[in-house]
Amino acid sequence: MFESAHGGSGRVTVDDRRDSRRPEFKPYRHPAAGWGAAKSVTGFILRQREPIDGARALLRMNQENGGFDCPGCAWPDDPGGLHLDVCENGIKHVTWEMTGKRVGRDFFAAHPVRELAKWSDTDLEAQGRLTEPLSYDPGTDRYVPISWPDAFALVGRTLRDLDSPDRAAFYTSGRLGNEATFLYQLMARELGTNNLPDCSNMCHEASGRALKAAIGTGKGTVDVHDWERADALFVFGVNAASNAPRMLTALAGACRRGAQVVHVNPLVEAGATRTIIPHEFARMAAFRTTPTSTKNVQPRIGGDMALVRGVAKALLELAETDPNALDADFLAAHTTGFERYRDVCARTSWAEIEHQSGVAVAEIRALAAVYRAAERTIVSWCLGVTQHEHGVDTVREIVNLLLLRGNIGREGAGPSPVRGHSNVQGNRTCGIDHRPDPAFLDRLGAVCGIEPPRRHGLDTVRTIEAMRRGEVTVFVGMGGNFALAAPDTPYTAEALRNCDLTVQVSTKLNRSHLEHGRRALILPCIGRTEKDHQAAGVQATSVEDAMSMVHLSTGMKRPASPHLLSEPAIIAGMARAALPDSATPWEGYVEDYDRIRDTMAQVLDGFEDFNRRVRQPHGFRIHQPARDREFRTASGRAEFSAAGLPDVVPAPGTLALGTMRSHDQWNTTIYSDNDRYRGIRNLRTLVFMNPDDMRERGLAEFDEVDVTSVAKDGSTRSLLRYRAVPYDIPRGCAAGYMPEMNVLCAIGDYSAQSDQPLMKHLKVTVEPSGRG
Ligand SMILES: Nc1nc2c(c(=O)[nH]1)N[C@H]1C(S)=C(S)[C@@H](COP(=O)(O)OP(=O)(O)OC[C@H]3O[C@@H](n4cnc5c(=O)[nH]c(N)nc54)[C@H](O)[C@@H]3O)O[C@H]1N2
Ligand SMILES: Nc1nc2c(c(=O)[nH]1)N[C@H]1C(S)=C(S)[C@@H](COP(=O)(O)OP(=O)(O)OC[C@H]3O[C@@H](n4cnc5c(=O)[nH]c(N)nc54)[C@H](O)[C@@H]3O)O[C@H]1N2
Ligand SMILES: [Mo]
Repeated sequence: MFESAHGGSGRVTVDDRRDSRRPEFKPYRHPAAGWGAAKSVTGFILRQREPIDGARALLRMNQENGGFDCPGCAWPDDPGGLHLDVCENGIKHVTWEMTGKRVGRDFFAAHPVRELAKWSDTDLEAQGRLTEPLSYDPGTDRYVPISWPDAFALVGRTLRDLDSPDRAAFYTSGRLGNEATFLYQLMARELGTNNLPDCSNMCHEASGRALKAAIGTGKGTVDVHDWERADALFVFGVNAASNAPRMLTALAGACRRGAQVVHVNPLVEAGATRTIIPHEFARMAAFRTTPTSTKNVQPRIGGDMALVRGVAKALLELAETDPNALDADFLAAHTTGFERYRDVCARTSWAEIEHQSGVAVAEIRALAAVYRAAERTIVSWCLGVTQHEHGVDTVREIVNLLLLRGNIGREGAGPSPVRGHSNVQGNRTCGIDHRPDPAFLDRLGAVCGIEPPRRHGLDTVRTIEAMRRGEVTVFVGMGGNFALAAPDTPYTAEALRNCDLTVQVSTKLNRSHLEHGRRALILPCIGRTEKDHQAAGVQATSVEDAMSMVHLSTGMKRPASPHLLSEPAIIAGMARAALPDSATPWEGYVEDYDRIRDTMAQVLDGFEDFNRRVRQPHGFRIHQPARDREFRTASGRAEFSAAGLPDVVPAPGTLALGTMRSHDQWNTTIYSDNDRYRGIRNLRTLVFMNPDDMRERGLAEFDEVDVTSVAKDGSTRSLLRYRAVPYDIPRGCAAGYMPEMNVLCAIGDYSAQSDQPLMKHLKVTVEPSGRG
């Protein structure tokens, strides 16, 4: 059994900026955003020692012409022009990148890796921006400077020496711009592997697979105009106030025009009640709030599919007497599998639906009435739906519900997954996929003159397993923080340490640099806010938002150090060293990114005339056949699914635990130990529980508890001395913070449908500490 008190990484220094380290819990009763957010941002910018540049940068973000794309999330920019529609966390994220602090060679000379390994993750990142390439020296256990040519030569030599290209894996975090993404997958495929694990494997893989099967596209079909026209919005498993704050504006707007906004979440999050809209300064000054919901429904963790099935069943019952409850014309003309789905709904009993969803039948019928009354419905979702065993089935059930009333391919209606990283959708569009579409490979091969491999590659979980077994020996991380973001922290660390070479392309020091292979490189890159000078002048890169809009992002700040390279340049450097005889114009691509875009235009669907269209104001929307009711599925129609309901009810004595982000965090980057909207200060090692579940275990607020997960294979993992916090969450459910709780997620606990780790559904016991 693995035991850890700190989620795999110990905290050794105390941040003296905090007045008190005593944990506090005071339920938050204020609206989301507004002055609390403004105050928090000001403090944060000051701490980064970049007040002037920070403020100037914000005015250059998300502009119609020029400026850089906010790296904070993938929510679209306001198409009506700049409304200062930036959010607290976007600001923090940008300022985080623009910090005036630097971590240079003196720092690495002073601190061996075994010492840094004891530092907290917050302290590692707080050292500031990386300034030059570094190579691990086993003799002194330190990172030492290495020249770019020597670093590339080491990567090239190691890759060339492999007996199979499949011994290397190339990870992407969803920050990477489209042009770099295209070069990265081209390098992997020219080398001969589809081993392209990415953060999507832990994020929206389920959404992509479900939508592809149901409607023939891996993406949502709506845009922001549709959000403005919907008269019912259902939002499943999204903490909007923290993770997609610009969505609050859309939700508040919907409430104001009288639309129904239903949040489905085991927790009632701050963004699911009221907000102060950040750019409406007059209202902000007057503390005038706008509601962001008309209804909140709290299913049990994993209960969403049963809930949606219930809404569909209630709607089908209404249809027996109400001829307009269903869109019969749409069903007949555009769908297949309706009868089977109707039968499955009829056969699923109300008792089972109530038991599995944890929501009373009357409440489910009320949701069906909201859905029936709306002419135009959007269903939106994020990780609360995807990171489950049955994530694919749940997304398909959501599509089933939309199909019943023809809510797809028309204004104001459709599925709308909320993506995470700012360019995670663009990464997939531009070829990061371990299971690539054969037609894409055909075009890539023909246009780029390579023979792309056809066998599927490894995803995130399988890469970790293969590294651990010694089958994958080279790991390249293009951004991200693999060591902490991935499940089963100690197992993943061992897997990385088992590699011959690990290469991390990063902006800041993080845990993935310390859990390294026998040889290791840290290759520092310029960030999105910074000017990218190449032979043909300052370059822009393109990104795609969650609603398929592709637009250019141009950095404006001097790079953090003169020794940084852009991500395309780093990829090209590695590629040339690994493929000395390659006919691909790697150097030419880096001189002028227009040349990369010209090649992409020939390979990628919907990117015709890329260079011209991406320079239009707001860029362009990738054509999506499903938006016009052209469904590229096997049958040529939208396909209903008819899966059975999973059993998600926790066994007696156990709880279903979901891991999630705090308000003051960006994935593995922890800004502080506070979670303002959930009322928490100075505490991350906590578990939110239903007060009755606490009482049953004899627990009072902040009592120390040991949290033990039981994996599919029966193995157990524990986090010791966490604190129990009573919370409004259904019985049998618990929640706590990622990435610390990845210690509890066994490597084998991934979904058979999506291969996603079960990060929102760990089976745990919670006991008072010291009892075991
Ligand atoms: N500030 C900030 N913004 C971010 C990020 C960040 O870390 N910080 N991360 C980015 C990324 S990569 C992503 S993918 C997104 C993530 O955005 P979210 O999906 O909002 O991320 P989580 O914090 O994991 O929160 C999941 C939500 O799902 C709920 N939930 C848990 N289990 C269930 C369930 O079974 N059913 C339902 N219906 N809900 C459930 C939780 O209560 C919580 O509200 O945000 C992106 N934006
Ligand atoms: N338990 C649990 N685990 C989870 C999740 C969960 O909900 N629960 N969520 C999962 C999800 S949705 C995701 S998306 C993953 C996220 O996984 P990752 O994307 O791997 O992790 P991040 O924390 O976003 O990566 C942060 C690092 O990216 C680097 N970085 C920042 N900007 C740049 C840049 O411009 N270029 C480059 N090259 N590097 C940069 C910095 O060095 C920083 O330390 O985590 C997953 N892990
Ligand atoms: Mo994500």
